[in-house]
Amino acid sequence: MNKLIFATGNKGKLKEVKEIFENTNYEIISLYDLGEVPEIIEDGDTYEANALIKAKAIYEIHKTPVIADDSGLSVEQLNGKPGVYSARYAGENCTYADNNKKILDELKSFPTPHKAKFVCSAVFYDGKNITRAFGELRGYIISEFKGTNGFGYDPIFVPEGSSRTLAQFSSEDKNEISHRAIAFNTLKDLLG
Ligand code: ITT
Repeated sequence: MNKLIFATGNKGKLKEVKEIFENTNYEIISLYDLGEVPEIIEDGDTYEANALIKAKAIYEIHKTPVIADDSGLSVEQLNGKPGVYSARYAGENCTYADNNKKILDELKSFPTPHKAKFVCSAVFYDGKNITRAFGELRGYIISEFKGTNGFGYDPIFVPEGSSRTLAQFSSEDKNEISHRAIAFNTLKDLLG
């Protein structure tokens, strides 16, 4: 088995990515398994830059190949916001519910449908080589919270062609279509 550290503190991402790498030659090690989830300053301008910042920071600590992702939600009527600021949109130490409420408040004055997309930039880094992959999932923001699965903006996001929010999908079903699944399945194929 090839060990891959997944450089995330987000347990929702961890569950999804562990499932994506099930039954492969890769064993996903989490920062929780390693006993330390360091605070990493994500000050890049792009998803890809931030994903690389995380991967390199964790590689420097453990000297073991790392995967990381930076991801977010982009809402068309909000000019692409919250974008790279998705994690802390409602401020430092905000909850997912705070972020969701802020989006719903901001969208109140706009007509429906509220088009949006999730994007994910995934990277692999082993101290020498960088491999990159990207995924996106298009859909709509609805005006209320629905469902309890997943994390982040899942309760207010309905994928195109679906009548349920992502928080009403099982993690297996979310992994059939999500931005993160597309990015990490591509990365997995590129790594061979
Ligand atoms: P790490 O940096 O430790 O991986 P994070 O939660 O801070 O965890 P990001 O910086 O990539 O991750 O921010 C992504 C945010 O975008 C995340 O906190 C959610 O609010 C949102 N997001 C990303 N993917 C999502 C998904 O699949 N479903 C719902 N929200 C998502």
